[in-house]
Amino acid sequence: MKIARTSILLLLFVAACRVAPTTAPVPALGSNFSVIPMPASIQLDTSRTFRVDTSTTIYVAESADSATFAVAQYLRSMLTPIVGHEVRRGVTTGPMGGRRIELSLDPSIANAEGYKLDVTPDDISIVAKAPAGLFYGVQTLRQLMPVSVEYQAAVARRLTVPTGHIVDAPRFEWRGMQIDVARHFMQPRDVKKFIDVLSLYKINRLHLHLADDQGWRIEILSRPNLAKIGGLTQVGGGVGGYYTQDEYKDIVAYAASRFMTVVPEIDMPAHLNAAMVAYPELTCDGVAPPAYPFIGAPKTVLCVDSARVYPIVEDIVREISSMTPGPYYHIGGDEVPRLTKSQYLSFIEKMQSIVNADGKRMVGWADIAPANLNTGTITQHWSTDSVQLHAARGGKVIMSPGPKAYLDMKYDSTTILGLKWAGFITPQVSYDWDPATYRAGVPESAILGVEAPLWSETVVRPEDFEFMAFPRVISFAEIGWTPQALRTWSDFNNRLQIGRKRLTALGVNAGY
Ligand code: TNX
Repeated sequence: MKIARTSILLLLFVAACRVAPTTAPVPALGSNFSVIPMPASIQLDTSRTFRVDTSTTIYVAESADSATFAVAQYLRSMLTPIVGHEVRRGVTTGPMGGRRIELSLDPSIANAEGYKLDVTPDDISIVAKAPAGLFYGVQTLRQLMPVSVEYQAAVARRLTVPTGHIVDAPRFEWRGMQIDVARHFMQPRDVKKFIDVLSLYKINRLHLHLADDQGWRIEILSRPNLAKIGGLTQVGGGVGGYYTQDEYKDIVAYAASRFMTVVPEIDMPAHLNAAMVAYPELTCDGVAPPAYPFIGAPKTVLCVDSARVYPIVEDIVREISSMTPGPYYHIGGDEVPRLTKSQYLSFIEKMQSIVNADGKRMVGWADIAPANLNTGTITQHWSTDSVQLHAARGGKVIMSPGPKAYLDMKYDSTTILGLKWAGFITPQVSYDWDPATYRAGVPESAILGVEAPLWSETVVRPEDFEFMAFPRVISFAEIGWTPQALRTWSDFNNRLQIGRKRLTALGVNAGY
């Protein structure tokens, strides 16, 4: 009897849930979907739709390059098993029979990441200057579909797309997230999940903080102890881990398949304790310091005046650069104790020569701005640095201000994970600012883009990384992409509420 009553109550509860009206605010673009980041120009007619069905076929031009074909394949796998047909090559003007989705390149489109997306009841066309733009057009198309597009095994999915016209291009070329895999290691499969989810929001830089005091995370063949010994530690005393060169290359290639460039960082001359444990000759007294599996910094610093440290430094830069097809190498350069100003600045200038000699563009935390930097070098603003010096010399800046961008800051006083030195950061705080007016002396023209760093002193499991990153990193995706005049918190927040269902579908543990 008791059991029967419980099940009736349960049934009533389920029924009530089914018919319960949604209390979410009415979103700008319909109740079933939302597009983030907001496109530069979008017109939709939700009363007429394109329906993906078994006759839908994806077309590329006869002469399509392999990258275009790969984007079409990516779209096809997203729509499988509804779309069973192989991607077809061919001339696609005129009636084709069945509903078609066509991807094509048009060199007259101005922005290398821009695209046009047109949806009629009979066909969908994505046109871009380059395959990256096709990929972003596909991500917009994906977000115009109901969340069920994320559930391949769902039966009776009705994938409909509102008709309309979108012309889109990013505000900034650098739309990044940084993951600190040094304080706590992240397995390659979890990095790939991040890459997949971030690419939905058109993020195109993955900055990997590969070494810090607490651990070294990348195999260097000519200096094997960096990973073998330096990789043994992490914050809290657990065994860290490291990427073999093959694993790193695989992550880089996976990111590239999502049009994301990996930016490797080996922080120097401070934040290098794990390397000194492995190679004591990096210190001035030649004695290995104790391992440092704690939050904070041990005040050890590279012996910058000693000639014996540079062959090691050069091996590191060379091996990482040769495994990294992207143009950037991040030297860190932040929070340096003990060195005089001139020791520090001449070290940074030396690093610039080493990095440039390996064919890379140097990136560093904006502490490096007072050095004699060339204008190709990029400085990343985070705190009370003098980033404006680099803007004044015509150099480019990435905006990652701690009080807005630091994904390791707590959301509010109740957040268990995270630190709070830069303040609490709610999603609204992370969203509601304009990089172009944030710092005196750093105008829009000096800004390459934005990046949100996730330092990992307090995050351990992949779910913890997700908890701190989402949804705040999505603010950065929109700040980096959408024209400032089109951004308001209330509209973004409405779209985000619907976007949360997609995050859930993707198995992301959003924290707020
Ligand atoms: C400052 S930002 C750091 C990191 C810490 C972070 C913690 C920067 C360049 N240095 O080493 O992990 O704060 O929030």
